[in-house]
Amino acid sequence: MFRTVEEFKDAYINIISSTYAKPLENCTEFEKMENLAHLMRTICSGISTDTRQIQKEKQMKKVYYFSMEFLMGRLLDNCIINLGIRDIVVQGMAELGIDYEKLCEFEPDPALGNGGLGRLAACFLDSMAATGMAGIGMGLRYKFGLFKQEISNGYQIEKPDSWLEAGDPWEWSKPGEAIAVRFGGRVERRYSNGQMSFEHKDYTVVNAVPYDIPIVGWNGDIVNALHLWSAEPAHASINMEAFNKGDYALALKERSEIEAITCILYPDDSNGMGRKLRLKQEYFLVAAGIGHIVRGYIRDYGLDAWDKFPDRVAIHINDTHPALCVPELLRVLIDEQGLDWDCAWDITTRTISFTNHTVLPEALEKWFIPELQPLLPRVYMIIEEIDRRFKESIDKNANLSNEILKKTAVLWDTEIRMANLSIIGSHSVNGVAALHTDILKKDVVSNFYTLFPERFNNKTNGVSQRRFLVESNRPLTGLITEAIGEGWIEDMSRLKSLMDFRDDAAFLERLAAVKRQNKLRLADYISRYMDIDVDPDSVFDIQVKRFHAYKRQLLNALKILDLYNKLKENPNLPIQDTTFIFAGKAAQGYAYAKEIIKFINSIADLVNADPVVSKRIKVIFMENFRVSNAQLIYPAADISEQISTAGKEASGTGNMKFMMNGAITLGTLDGANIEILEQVGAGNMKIFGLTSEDTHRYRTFGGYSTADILAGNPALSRMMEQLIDDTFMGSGQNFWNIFDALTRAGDEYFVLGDFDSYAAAWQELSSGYKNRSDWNKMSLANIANSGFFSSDRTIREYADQIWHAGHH
Ligand code: NBG
Repeated sequence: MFRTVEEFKDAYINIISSTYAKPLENCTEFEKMENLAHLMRTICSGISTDTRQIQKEKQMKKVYYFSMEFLMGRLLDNCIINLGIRDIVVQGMAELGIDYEKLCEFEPDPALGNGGLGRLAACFLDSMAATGMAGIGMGLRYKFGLFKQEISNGYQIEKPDSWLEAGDPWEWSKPGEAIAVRFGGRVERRYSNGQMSFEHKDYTVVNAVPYDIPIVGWNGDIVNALHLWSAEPAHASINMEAFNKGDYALALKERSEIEAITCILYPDDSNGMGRKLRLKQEYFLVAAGIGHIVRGYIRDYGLDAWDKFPDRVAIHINDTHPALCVPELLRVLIDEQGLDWDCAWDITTRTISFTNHTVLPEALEKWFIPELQPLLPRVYMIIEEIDRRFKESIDKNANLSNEILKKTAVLWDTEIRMANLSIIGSHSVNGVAALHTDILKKDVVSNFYTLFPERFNNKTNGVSQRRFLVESNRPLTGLITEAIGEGWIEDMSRLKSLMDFRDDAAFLERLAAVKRQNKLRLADYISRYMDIDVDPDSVFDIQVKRFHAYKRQLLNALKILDLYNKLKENPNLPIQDTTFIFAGKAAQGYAYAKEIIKFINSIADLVNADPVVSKRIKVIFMENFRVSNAQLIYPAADISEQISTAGKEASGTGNMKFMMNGAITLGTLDGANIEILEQVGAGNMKIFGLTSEDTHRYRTFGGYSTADILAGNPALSRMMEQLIDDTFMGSGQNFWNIFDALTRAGDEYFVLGDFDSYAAAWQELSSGYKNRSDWNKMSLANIANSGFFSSDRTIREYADQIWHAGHH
């Protein structure tokens, strides 16, 4: 690696001329960025070779993190920061006449994930590298990531995200390491020497080709990998006869069917889905990943060391999407390595662990037997056997009723339940925040908790401070480092010593100046892309996340409509001037969530066009929420809206990103908000609304009446009217579906029930902004107490308590 600016410039120029055969000044901006990425990739490769050697010498346990989503975001700045050479690079580029930060914006932002689950996987890879673990990601190389969201006339429009169009400068393609994945066909049973064996015949082979992305640890001391698998034809699959006749569609049919497997990321977030291609994707990831692991294991340890497999390898399944790891590992051990069932079962369950990320029943994956069986005939036989043995073990226990069997079986009626398969086939099951794990134990999978209490544990989520603080908020990083030294980046618990500055007026002023700088940066972005001016001295009140009814963007929207109504009557209403910012995508097929997006944009039209009201409040919907604009948004927030219906948000991770950047949380007692409260204290955050016990009680025993709530509440009743009268017709439609959901269909997410307490909490919190020195103290307390939410802490807990893997 280079130690000086001169060395860096030489390396950069060398690689330019050898790759592009033209001088720097003739390169496009994209090529200049690509070149810098190639240079970094070369450095990473060197470190990666050393890393593997060291990990081998130390016989470190390898942890494979299987996830259908990795929402990595841009890698260039992140890589350069982690390598510890940012100053050199910025300076060198400046001397070459290139603005480094502008150049970074030419990098595509790969959106190979939907939301929290995928971004968590990306933070975990970062933390595994930073804590010195041998942690490897297994994912899919989708040609098209999550759709690009455009807002047209207030409506969400989905456009394809062809992020690979100009090539991905980070990936190393490894066709020589491809794995053959089999679909379809039939299974023949054979008896020989009193042993039954199975042969899979007449299947179709799809080649899984790995593309490796480097994952750089802090200070560049280690580089791990993310393997993204791509589906490619196993042979020259062109029908020449059809081609010669000019029928190109037919000629390429087989090829396109194969390529379809990794063509597109399913754009669903916590919603049910049941599509055959998705099942193919899931098995493709699992078979490629397990094939790769087993091949590497045999290379390192030979063919007779299976009993040690669980000591050397951990396989983690991120939600149920890779649950087929259970039958696939069994299949490989039994059919290919000749182990007996009991031995293979013992190895499999000791190797695999599982995280659940949601309590929403519609998101608990199920496949129909007629869907899965023909596609994966041998895997299905193994699932049947798992189910048979499990049922048998339950039957032995006379105290357990049929009811329990019905809830815990893998196969029931025509269904295959992936959560049950994951729990039965693994040694550890965890939720992602304390409350969520509790709800799993007491409610969602309580029967399993009774059967296997020792398997259940909690691992509260975390986020990478290197991405969401060091990279996203350089001014704050500088201020913290100046105050307490650099050690906090590796050990976030040290942030606590920032509390020493609680009464240091000059420090608090500087903290406020940092926030203002970040608000100006966001205001500038909004003015550039949306042509709306926002006041950086107003409170920035922000809700950014996927759109879902339970996340209750609607509650926030109604609060703003209520403010609009009140400001129309009294423009001098004693509230703090506020800019309300939203961003987030709704799943393509989720009509209700899309209607809420339209509703927010319609309120924005009303508010922003009103000459009087718009002087006090503004509403901004930023389109196409993704990692890169998120990095501008979190640092600029004063208030972080975390207002899900209690009991529904498994954890949330945006809440942590906001907190680290000094925003004050306005939230319900849900997910990790509860632990934020524990860390920061009630004086530094604002809690409102029904608790998860309350909502559970209403759901179980009834007693929640929207008619009663509306009867005593003229402000709310008026807004219900406005949903369906002509208030919003200027923007093109009114909102009957929302009206119905709230007033006639029982208000499933308790929007009306929480409204008054929410509006009052907002009023109380935001009016605190008047006293800036107290506000700055609250902000400081949030930063200082956010150390617990580093994904380094989370990953160390996984390593110690689940994977039993080494780290520092
Ligand atoms: C999401 C939850 C979030 C949680 C992330 C990461 C799914 C299925 N679940 O609350 O909704 O923070 O997972 O754990 O996407």
